[in-house]
Amino acid sequence: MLYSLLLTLTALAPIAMTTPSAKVAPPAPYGALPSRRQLDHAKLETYAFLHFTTNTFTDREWGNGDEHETVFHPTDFDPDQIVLALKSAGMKGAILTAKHHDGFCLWPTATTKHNVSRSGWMGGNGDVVKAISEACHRHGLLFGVYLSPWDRNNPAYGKPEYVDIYRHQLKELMTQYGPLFEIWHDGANGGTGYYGGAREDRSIDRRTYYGWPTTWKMVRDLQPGANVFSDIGPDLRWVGNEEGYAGETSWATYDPIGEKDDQPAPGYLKSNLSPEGTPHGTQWLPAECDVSIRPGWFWHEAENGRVKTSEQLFDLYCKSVGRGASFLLNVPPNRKGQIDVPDVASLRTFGKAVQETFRTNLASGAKVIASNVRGGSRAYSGTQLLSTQPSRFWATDDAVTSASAELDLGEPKSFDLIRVREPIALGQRVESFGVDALLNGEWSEIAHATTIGNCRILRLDRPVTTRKVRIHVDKSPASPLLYDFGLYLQGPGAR
Ligand code: FUL
Repeated sequence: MLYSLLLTLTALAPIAMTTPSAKVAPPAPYGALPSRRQLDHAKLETYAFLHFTTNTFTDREWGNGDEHETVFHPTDFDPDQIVLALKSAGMKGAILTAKHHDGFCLWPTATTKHNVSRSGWMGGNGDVVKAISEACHRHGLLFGVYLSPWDRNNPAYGKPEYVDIYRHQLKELMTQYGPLFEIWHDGANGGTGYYGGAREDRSIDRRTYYGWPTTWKMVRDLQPGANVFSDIGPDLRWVGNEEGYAGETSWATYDPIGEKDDQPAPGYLKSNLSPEGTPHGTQWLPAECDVSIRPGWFWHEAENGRVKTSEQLFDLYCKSVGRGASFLLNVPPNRKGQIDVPDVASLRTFGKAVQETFRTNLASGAKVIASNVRGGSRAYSGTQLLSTQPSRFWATDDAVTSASAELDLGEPKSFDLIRVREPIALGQRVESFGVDALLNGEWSEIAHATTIGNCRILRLDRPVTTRKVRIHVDKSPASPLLYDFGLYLQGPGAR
């Protein structure tokens, strides 16, 4: 009797020892921190690219700039069908190629005649940017634009006047279509083109020509909530590949370096450093992983049989979102102006796979005992590891930078995926951690990784069945902060 009372008291001890939160100072922020707009963006996880222009009709990836406007003629354009297909995959926004390298503008711009109003489509009254932005807003998705700096149609490309034209185009997009969640500047710059008939090779100085700081200042003034993407930010960085995955080690902090160890610029950097970022770097510049659901960025009939499967998309989701980055999946509309049948099917199955997988956290309700709790306070107790709110997390004392927390699930549970997050508003910290399971009375490590950041997903080769699990942080420069720990069993369509 006395023995069992002692056991109960011991089990209760960590809870009994906790004190109300008010007395314990919160952990100080660590290192580079995200802005409000970056924090908002980090919640989106998955969103779409829509590559759609004359290339869709000419079967090309890069138009030369000499395509006649009438080439663009979707036969059954349906912006709702497009946006609903994206929504079925759980996507939170869409970024449309308002202008690709060929220079054809999908909105009736005042800056060039090379635009949709001269295509004859919809009697010259069509505006793809308007239609897609409105469909996004109707169905609860955010809207963003891709505006290619390289313009193979414009006669002024390469001269200072073109930079004014580009800024004017951006201004039209920023003032006529409501709030933009993201503005995408591509790094492909200069080369051969039509250039108003000159048909020549034009190269520019990628470091200086576009005057990016001035353009980005304009974006801040006109669209303060928009995240600006380029190879080097200022809000989101290119991940350094177009395959859709971030580094196994992935820092949201990044200090890009120019090709000659000098000042970097879009299209001018050592991009081999981009997948991992800079450990404890000085700028918060999280990676965005862009990839197409098909081999090409634009729709090609010949690629209808090569659409990525739900399992492939889920794998990329785990290697982008699950490595603290975001997942920008391109889904190109076809010549009808709709998402094609195989793409719709993959998107829907992928969306269900994510939903099913994360529906039930098998760790929820677990009893958690942590090796250290900040100030012994209930506000930072091991139980906060299961919180789903970034404002509530498990934290250790400042002097404790490696720690563990043990979870008793109450009964054996089977899982094959682990997820955990750091509250990034306080910076990214953890450099090494692992998860153990109690198997046949012994602790064995079932997963090990380096960084966590906004979200870390660890997939196991096969399901593990256990009643007790332990997470251990081995290396962190400051007290580790963790929340949203979860154990999941992957649903149909995930693997
Ligand atoms: C690249 C472009 O050249 C491709 O056509 C595509 O738009 C991709 C997202 O970015 O750099």
